[in-house]
Amino acid sequence: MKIEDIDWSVWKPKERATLLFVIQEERILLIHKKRGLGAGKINGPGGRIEPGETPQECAIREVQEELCITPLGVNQCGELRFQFLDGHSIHGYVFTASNYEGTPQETKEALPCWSPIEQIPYPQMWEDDQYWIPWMLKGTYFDARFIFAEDKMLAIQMNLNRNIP
Ligand code: 8DG
Repeated sequence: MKIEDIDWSVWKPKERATLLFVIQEERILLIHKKRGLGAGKINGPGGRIEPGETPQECAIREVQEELCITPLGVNQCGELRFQFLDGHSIHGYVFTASNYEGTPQETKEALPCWSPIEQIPYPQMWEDDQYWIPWMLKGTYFDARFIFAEDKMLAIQMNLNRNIP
């Protein structure tokens, strides 16, 4: 399967999911993911979009469930499309938040951990994250497409807009 052979305009994801990153001055709020897809990795909080929910509603709910905080100043900053060789596919919606209410707490799903923005632990994260997180930090809207075999990234295509719409 070649990435340029996929017609992304008609591509239909099997699953839709969100990610949300609270970013404040020099720090970013990450989690050690304890269960589900990507367990053991460091990521942003997030999860699957439920029927009837908008991506932003899902992103906020997942942060509340996983970290017991409510994100504030939420903005969509990009999109991720994953095609897996086994036929699975995920459309991811990525959000940032500038603030939050409450205190991040450990839950069954996640252990919160602040990282300095200059020291994001990419080796412990999904392989694709190093390619789009820098654009998120710059405020450039990204529309990224990937082919994965399990958790190995095989191909990447990045589309960038200068400003977040
Ligand atoms: P839930 O809906 O039951 O709360 O959660 P779940 O069943 O555990 O769903 P999930 O596994 O948390 O959903 C997958 C999460 O992983 C979702 O937030 C999107 C995220 N994710 C991928 N691929 C990648 C990736 O390549 N990079 C990053 N940073 N996150 C990814 O599915």
